[in-house]
Amino acid sequence: MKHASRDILNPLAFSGLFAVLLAGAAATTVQAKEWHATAGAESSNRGSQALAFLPNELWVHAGDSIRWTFPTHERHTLTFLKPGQIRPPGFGPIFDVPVGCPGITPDGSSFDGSTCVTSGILRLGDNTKSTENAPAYSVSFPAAGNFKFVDLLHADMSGVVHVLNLSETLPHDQDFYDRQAQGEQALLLADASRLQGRGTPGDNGGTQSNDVAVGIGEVVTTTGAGLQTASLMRFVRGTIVVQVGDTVEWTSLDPSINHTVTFGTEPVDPRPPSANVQPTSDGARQAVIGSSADNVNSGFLSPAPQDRANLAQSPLGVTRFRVTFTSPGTFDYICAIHDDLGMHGTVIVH
Ligand SMILES: [Cu+2]
Repeated sequence: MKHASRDILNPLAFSGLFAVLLAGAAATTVQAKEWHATAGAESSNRGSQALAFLPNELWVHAGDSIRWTFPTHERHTLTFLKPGQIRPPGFGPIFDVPVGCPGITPDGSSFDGSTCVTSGILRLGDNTKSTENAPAYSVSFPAAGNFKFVDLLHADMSGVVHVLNLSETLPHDQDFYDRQAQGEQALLLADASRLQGRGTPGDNGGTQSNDVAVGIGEVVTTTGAGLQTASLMRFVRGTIVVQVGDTVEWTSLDPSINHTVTFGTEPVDPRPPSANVQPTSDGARQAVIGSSADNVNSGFLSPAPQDRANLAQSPLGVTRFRVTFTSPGTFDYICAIHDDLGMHGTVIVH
């Protein structure tokens, strides 16, 4: 490259350079900015999950984009439905194949409220420990407006982006959002691990019961920006010892998340109960296990969705599952949804 020092001494060349610098400065103020945010956080053992956009309220300029990183082993989507659009189910007839908008829109899609935008299901690979290669998904916002975003797999995980005109001043910078995300992540993960102390439903007065909690969760409301959820993806009392003839009762204590209790071969679709599972008169489900070769799946244990005015009352949830053990042995089981987060348990029958 030719050395330029002699040209800079030339007054004409100097003023020309100054003009270029000025133009550069002007261009910077209107240049589209890429913001950064995160979808989800987890503890190192994957048991505590922050089912949350971090942060979940951002202010950007028209033309800017936001890049969300997905650093957890739990599945998430980043989805902008059209205002008033019927929310699609997480999965279609084939489990684990997402429905989407319907369909998935490519990384870098733009959203102005007229067409739904959604990532696919993004997560760390089962054997991936580092978040360095976490998948990411970007959305750009060409027009001003206030837009809600959701995770199609988690009912209580949402956020808002406020897209302002260029003439307006943004209230926060990226450093602010980074600090906010870190603070929220720490609180939610601490909440999730603390939920373990909430114990099991029948575990009162210190008397040993045959009760096991199937995950424990807590929905947190954030001002103006929707919901975040702290979930402990564990069976609380993951190992339980009972006698032949005893019945163990599992109860989901998560207000937001589906879990299963699955013995034996994991079914392709864990949503429905297996044929050997019966409904009970009190709205729970039950089964009998006589051999460690038995395949028994509770089906989804799901909380009742929240009711909303002017919509049909939501149905009861099925949150309890009872199994009577008729022979001694060690019976291992999993949550078919969250086994890759380490959600498994054991019943030892004497
Ligand atoms: Cu689960």
